[in-house]
Amino acid sequence: MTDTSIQTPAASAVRRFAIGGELVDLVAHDRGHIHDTYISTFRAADGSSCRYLHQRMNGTVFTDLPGLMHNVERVTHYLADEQPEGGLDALRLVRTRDDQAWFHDDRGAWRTYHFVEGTISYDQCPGPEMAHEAARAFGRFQARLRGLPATELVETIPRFFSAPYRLEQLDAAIRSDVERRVPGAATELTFVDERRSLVPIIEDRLEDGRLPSRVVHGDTKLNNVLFDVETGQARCVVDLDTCMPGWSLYDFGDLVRFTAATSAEDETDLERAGMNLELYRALVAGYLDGAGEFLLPEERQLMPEAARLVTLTIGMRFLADHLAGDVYFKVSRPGHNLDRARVQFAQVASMEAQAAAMRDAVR
Ligand code: GN1
Ligand code: MG
Repeated sequence: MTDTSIQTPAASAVRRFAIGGELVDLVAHDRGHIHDTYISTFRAADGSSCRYLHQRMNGTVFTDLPGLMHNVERVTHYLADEQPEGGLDALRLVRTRDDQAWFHDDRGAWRTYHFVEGTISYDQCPGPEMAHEAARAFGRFQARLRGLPATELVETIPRFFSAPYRLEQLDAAIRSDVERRVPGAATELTFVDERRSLVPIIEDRLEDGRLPSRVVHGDTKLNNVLFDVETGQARCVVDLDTCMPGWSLYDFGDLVRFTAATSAEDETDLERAGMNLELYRALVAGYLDGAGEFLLPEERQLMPEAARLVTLTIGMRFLADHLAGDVYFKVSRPGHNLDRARVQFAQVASMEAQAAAMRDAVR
């Protein structure tokens, strides 16, 4: 039986997955800066319904879609099969009708996940309890993946986690200045210039072996954890796109950048932007609780610096994209990427002002 009720390009993509029943609802889900996401509802003959999450993947950002989907399959299967215990649900892919993990045609590349029902995600952190729980979830996620050799995953975006590379990209964007936006970003560019010595601290240690390469999640925003609506406990870690070889503390740093922020990532009132120390402390405790036993002393010690470096790095990426004409991150207003960069830099400044307390929290 085929249904013909919903006729959009997204609906025809959705119908290529092996889902029984009738497609009764399909809505766009406006989250994330990279892919286009939709949520569908299918109704079975017995009247029960099931929801799914579909994504048209961004092939400009992820030029190696086979590599990306190889990683997603490898990680979801590893978490589900080899590490079934651990309290967190693994995301589950729905395969296509011809038994592939995804498909692509001239209108795009699509994948589908089972919707994780009974959960909720948050864009802003209401307090230390949630920060602790989110950090513990990401720490455990990393800990559970430590048996998966990094060599089994493809580095889909080369040097994705490398701060020196992000600085090179920023420098290239300054040189080209295609939109003539460099003069309007003078303050932000000076801010970066004054922190050039911070940029290589991790790469140097990876090169001389003081830090190990590890599989990381790579996008540890608070809204990439699904919390159980009943218990408030973390149920599932989502968005596995950047799950690839990296350095462990990237995940911790990004967690602080997003979850301990005192404002939204694109706040325009910079007075509001900064880092909340109480939330930071909860993140440290939660992350160590989740990841704890596998972190080396060198890694623990670098936690505050990792937070500052990742925040600076994401700020450099937003700034570079602003200068390049907003070609990477989705924007919804003029200057959106510059606003995002400014918030990151305000957070870096706030971390610098609280550096001693940040170090104490780790000790
Ligand atoms: C992008 O689309 P989203 O929100 O999942 C980006 C991350 C950044 C983040 C900043 C593949 O993630 O690296 O940290 O925006 N993802 C990619 O908000 O570049
Ligand atoms: Mg992401």
